[in-house]
Amino acid sequence: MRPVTLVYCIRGNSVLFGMKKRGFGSGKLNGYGGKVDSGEKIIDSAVRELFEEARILCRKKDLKKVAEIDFYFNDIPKEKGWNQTVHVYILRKWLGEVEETEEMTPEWHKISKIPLDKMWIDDEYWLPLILKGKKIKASFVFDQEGESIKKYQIAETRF
Ligand code: 6U4
Repeated sequence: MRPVTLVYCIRGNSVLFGMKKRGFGSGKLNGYGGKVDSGEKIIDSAVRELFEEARILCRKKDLKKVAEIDFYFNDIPKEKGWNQTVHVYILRKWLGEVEETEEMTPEWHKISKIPLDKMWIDDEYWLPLILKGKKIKASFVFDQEGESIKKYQIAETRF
């Protein structure tokens, strides 16, 4: 499983998403993050991706882990590397103002009005939970290149 990171920045009642402009999940609204480089610590990857994709700086200790989710793409050959473990964090404190970058167009949305229809189909199952303060471990098995969910499970946990 390929490790990747996903960070949700929260300010007041709003949460930051990015419209992904290229690559995996392009055209979808998503948190910020990406692949962990070889030899890189997962948390360092989250800090790096936030800077690369949103131009903001954060401290590792301010990244609060809230979820670990395994995604399996049933109908995609394993060699393609789509199967991934997503390490999810919430961040409430950072330096700088979020900017548009080559990879992401930022969008702030009210936590009470998340546009789930523009996101990965799994997000509606777990994103509202972590935004309510829950910590979870979950797994999703997709069909149709991620367009349908074959099975899933979600359990509360501690990190
Ligand atoms: P490149 O193009 O190699 O620079 P990079 O930003 O390193 O890409 P990418 O885009 O492959 O990595 O990272 C995948 C991103 O998508 C991670 O932030 C996690 C996120 N992600 C993957 N599956 C997801 C899903 N089912 N639901 C979701 N986010 C998902 O909300």
